[in-house]
Amino acid sequence: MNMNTPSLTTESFRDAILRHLTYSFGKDPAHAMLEDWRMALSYAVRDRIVDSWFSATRRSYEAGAKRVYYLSMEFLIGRLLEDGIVNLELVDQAKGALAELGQDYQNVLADEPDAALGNGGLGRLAACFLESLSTLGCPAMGYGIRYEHGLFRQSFRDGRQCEAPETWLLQRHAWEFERPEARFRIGFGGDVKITGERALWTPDEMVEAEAFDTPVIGWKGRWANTLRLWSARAVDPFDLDSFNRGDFAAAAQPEALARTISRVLYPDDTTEQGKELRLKQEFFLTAAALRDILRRFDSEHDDIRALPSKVAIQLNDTHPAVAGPELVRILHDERGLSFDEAMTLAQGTLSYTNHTLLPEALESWPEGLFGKLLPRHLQIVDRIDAAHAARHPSRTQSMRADHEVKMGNLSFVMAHKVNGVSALHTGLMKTTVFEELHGLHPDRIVNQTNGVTPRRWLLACNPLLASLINDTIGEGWFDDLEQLKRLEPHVDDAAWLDRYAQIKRDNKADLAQWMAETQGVKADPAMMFDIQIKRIHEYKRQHMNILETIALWQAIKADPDAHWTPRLKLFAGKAAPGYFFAKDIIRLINDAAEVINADPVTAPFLKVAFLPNYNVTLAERLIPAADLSEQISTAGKEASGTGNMKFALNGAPTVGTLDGANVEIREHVGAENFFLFGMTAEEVMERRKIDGHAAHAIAADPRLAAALATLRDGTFSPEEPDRYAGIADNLEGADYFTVCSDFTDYWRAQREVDAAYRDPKGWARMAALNTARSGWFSSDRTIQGYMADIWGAESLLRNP
Ligand code: 26V
Repeated sequence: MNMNTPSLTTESFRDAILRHLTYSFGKDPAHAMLEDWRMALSYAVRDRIVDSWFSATRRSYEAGAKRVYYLSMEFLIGRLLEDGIVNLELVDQAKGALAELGQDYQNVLADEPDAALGNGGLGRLAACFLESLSTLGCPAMGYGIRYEHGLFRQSFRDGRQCEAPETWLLQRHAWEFERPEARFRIGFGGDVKITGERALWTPDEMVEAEAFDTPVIGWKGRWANTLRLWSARAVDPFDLDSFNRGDFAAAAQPEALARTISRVLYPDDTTEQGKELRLKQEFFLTAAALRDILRRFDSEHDDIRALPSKVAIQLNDTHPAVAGPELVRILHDERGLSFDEAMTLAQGTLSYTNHTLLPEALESWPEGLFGKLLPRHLQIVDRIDAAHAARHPSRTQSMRADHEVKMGNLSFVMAHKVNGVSALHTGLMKTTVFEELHGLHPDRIVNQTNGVTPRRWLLACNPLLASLINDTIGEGWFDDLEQLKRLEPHVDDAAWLDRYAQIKRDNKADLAQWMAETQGVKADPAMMFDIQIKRIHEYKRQHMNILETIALWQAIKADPDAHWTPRLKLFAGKAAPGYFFAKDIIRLINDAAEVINADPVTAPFLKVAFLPNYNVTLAERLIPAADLSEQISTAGKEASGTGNMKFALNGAPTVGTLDGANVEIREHVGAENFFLFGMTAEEVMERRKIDGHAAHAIAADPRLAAALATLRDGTFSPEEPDRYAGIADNLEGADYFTVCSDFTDYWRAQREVDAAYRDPKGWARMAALNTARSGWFSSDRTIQGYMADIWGAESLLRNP
């Protein structure tokens, strides 16, 4: 609790809610709607947050400390009300106050829109990082875009994914403060006049970036940082000449055009498409953030050469990579530093995180497009590239090849540190995409294995487990997650283990009830809850999971009296709207679920469901109820994964490959508490070279052959038998993601899971050890790593 803020009683909290209901929202309690109650509660919580926020801001200025700026096109923050209540330790007061007011706590929380300003892992990681930065008292700010529409809403029609716009701003929420005074003009296009050493860029299109600030509260409200999101608007919102001519549509055009920049989040995180609007978004975010950062720097310091010692700017993937040339442009063209000095200062300030090695997701911009929108920046990129080439004459990896700008190479050269997000991924960066640059700059690449915030992903989402942990080891784990280790001795205490297992059963019963009431899915909590939730992508291999499900269905049908372990296979996740193969996988899972769930012979043992509209809120509901975590990507393809950590922490052992952070999870929880299968990254690369590797695997495994046959004979699509021929062709042909080659071992691992699950005590012990040994995967640990190895930043809390 903030030292200046008296602690709250239920009564004073109730009064605060009533005061806001009356005076902030003008509602009489007798006529208040759910949203009014939610807003009044939010404002009561927000008052506390603002107190911490101001004191943190004051302390940052007073200390003159180095600040961290996290630039990201995505912040997948989800709901914030419960997060605020939990971090301020106001759960009991909030529940009590609402009860006195005749309102149900959960009901009020559930009314909040889920802010889905991100696609998946990269955006959720940014949100966890902000929370940890505040928990650790590191002076920091997140910069992003205030998209009017976040990630689309997903529904199914005849099993097929349908997309509808997400309109989170239609409902009110309490968390952002509009900052009309923080506005910058951002230019595009135009031309460049060179005069001697300098250049003058005169853009021919201008939009205004306006800031909206959201305070991000850390554990116990000891510190709060800011998430600043930029919204685009027209410099001259209204064209009066057109209006006077009677052309009202044309009069409103400038505003409509400018606003498109922050209108919608790009929903495709799988293939880079080189769209002009996307590049505009990237420059819009980056330029506005840099102007804001330099304005703040100038207000505190008078020598720009101090920039790297006072400012650390982290680029979340290459999306804000234009920060390199833009910072050089400002320092050189506008502030008169030499080009070399501008380069050196920029490099000392910037660092870059890589989140994917998939070639199709690596950003590169056609030089025509880049030069049209950012003519001066293209010249600067060329000069950066030439300078780097001159210093390293043997170099072949340019940031300017194939008439494109290669954003990965640009980011690498402009950063003093480049990091991967798991040990395996960082190693692969050194031997694949950045091999040559790593050779030239051997100290630049470092690893920072991802983490997740335990406040949201255990304390808030799994209150039953949190309270067992508190009873057992006290509350120190909230901001020192490694203390979970102290649970270890208790896993051999039968009574304690019973309580642990009972909590999982309770969470499963809750989920089952919710699914029955709201999703029309009836599930027996006695079944094993086997869950795969993440974006739909071939490399994540949801199709391997459904093939194994089909094979299991066939095996049960063939021998219904054998000793089967009942399973519920749950899926959730969105496919990029233009990724047709991924959409076919969704449809296949839905079609297969319909047939399998209708089979009375297998019904006691197998049930399949695909829950629509996966988002942060749904994840918070599913993860505490999971028995088994599916982390089955083709080795070498998943940079880290963070869902894998959330499952382990909440007591769901993993069935998984040696990919991303799975490797480190297995090391921490112990090989005997992890169901490993599949080829290693090296083996995958070797296997791909073997002609007909998929055919060999199919020939060797009749189960796989029989499951694949159902994709061709219309078992799941009798009205259109060749609906899944495309998937079958892919798997039987090139099978780039080695589904067939890994299938047999996946089946074996799953039967091992079945056997282990039949021993409830053994299973509970394994689950509990997963919880006890997952403490290292806290994003607090990750952020401490960035602070020490990359940013040189320090905490301003005495006892963080
Ligand atoms: C890529 C692209 C490509 C260009 C168009 C728009 C767009 C938007 C997002 C992305 C992000 C792809 C990278 C990503 O999300 N990587 C994930 O990062 C997680 C956090 O580090 C990590 O756990 C996942 O393994 C990794 O897939």
